[in-house]
Amino acid sequence: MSRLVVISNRVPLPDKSGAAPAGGLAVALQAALEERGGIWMGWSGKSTSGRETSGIDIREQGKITYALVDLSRKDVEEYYAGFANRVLWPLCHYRLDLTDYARKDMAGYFRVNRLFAQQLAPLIKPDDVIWVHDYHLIPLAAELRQMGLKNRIGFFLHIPWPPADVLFTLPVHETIMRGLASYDLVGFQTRHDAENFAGCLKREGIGKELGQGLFEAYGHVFRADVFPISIETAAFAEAARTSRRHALVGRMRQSLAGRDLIIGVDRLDYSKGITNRIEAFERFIVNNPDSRGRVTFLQVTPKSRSEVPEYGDMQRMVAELAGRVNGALSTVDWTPIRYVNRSIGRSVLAGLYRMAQVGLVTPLRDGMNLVAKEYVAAQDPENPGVLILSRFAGAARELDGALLVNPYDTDAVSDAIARALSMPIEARRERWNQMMPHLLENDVSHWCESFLKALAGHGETKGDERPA
Ligand code: GDG
Repeated sequence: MSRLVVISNRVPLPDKSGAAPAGGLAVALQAALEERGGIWMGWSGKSTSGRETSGIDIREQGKITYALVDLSRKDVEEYYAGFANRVLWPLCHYRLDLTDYARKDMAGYFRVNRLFAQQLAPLIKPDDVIWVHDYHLIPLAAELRQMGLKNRIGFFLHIPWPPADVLFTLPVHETIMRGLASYDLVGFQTRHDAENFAGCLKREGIGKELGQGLFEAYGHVFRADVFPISIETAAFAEAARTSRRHALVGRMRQSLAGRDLIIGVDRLDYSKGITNRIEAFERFIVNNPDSRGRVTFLQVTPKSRSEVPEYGDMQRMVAELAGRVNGALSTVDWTPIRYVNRSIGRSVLAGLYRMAQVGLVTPLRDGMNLVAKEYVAAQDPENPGVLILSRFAGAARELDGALLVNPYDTDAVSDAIARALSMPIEARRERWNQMMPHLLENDVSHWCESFLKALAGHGETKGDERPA
């Protein structure tokens, strides 16, 4: 079996005991790396004070080599906070109003990708299989090819891919498309994203579809296909089942005093629709006076990307809105919204999902959304809660037992909350049973194996989504 080389913006380092950090992706990729031996390379997260980038820090742990690259402050500003998170992220989430096409950031993005290629190339053996992750590193394969590497190189995009009319606003869209065409396999979360990509290739005659998922562009034949990411379903369900032993989970239950719980969990990001969701919850309380004093909405939102200005604005907006709604609706013995603006431990989170009658997952646009899958996995099979899910999350293509909503439609989300809270137990069980077996079968290990099999050239050309 060939060695595996994974490259992502950040590297989730194991702790001293060698255990992978919490989170399905890290666990699945680390298991694949343990099995085959290999390298995980990425930015160390540190920025050096000078303008010059410093070297690479190599750490061996078992069969895995971690290669950590330091970046200069200028690199971080232009590549990470600039082009990746103020151009590609908003663009891929259909937010042209938030994209900021600064030429120096674009140059920084390509420069850092070249630097990664230069640091990586000497570590690569001829039959290594290389797997590049996400929008930070699209040009990496083209750089490696220019240096003469002939290895199989795959790319997986964790976020949505936009339609041609959106992509073509990007001044360097040709270079980005050429970058993707340099891989042997390009993986998307949903069929919809893969179709948008095919549309971008065809629109200006950049490339053509050869059938069976194969494309030709810039003189290179490659495959583009669908690999919906998932979670460690069985392990997460077990963590939720045994979560009672956490004192915090017990205290939370006690503090609810019999009220229903609605839960939302998202990194603080404008793509997640947090303000729309708070407004929909407010509408629900106003439209359903009986619910006053009887429902609590817990929104868990760790801070994220604070160095990017739009995220600072978002931080203020969410805090102000939650404060305004609480001020308007609270009574002396009831606070409708509990807003937690920091991270909660993973096993406590599993317990909170299980306690909640409703999982409210309403992003305005999302590649997949793992919170939706975690909420389903955490439920008590005898008395499961109801998932309310945005139709614009990739997960909506698979989770057909959810109440699907348009997150921009405040009244519709408010109605869905009312419907979820009054849903009879038989209907809740039926909906949950529609989703859980699919999640157990299509977990994150399955995702990892299918991608690697396809990259080795043995996979079948088909999306794993369920038929509509
Ligand atoms: C990108 C794409 C795609 C959140 N708060 C806490 C916490 N979390 C965990 C959740 C979940 C993860 O973070 C978030 O995953 P998502 O999938 O929802 O979103 P992104 O971070 O935007 O991820 C997305 C994903 O990549 C994978 O391909 O699904 O579409 O945008 O696991 O549980 N975890 C803990 N405490 C928190 O407070 N422990």
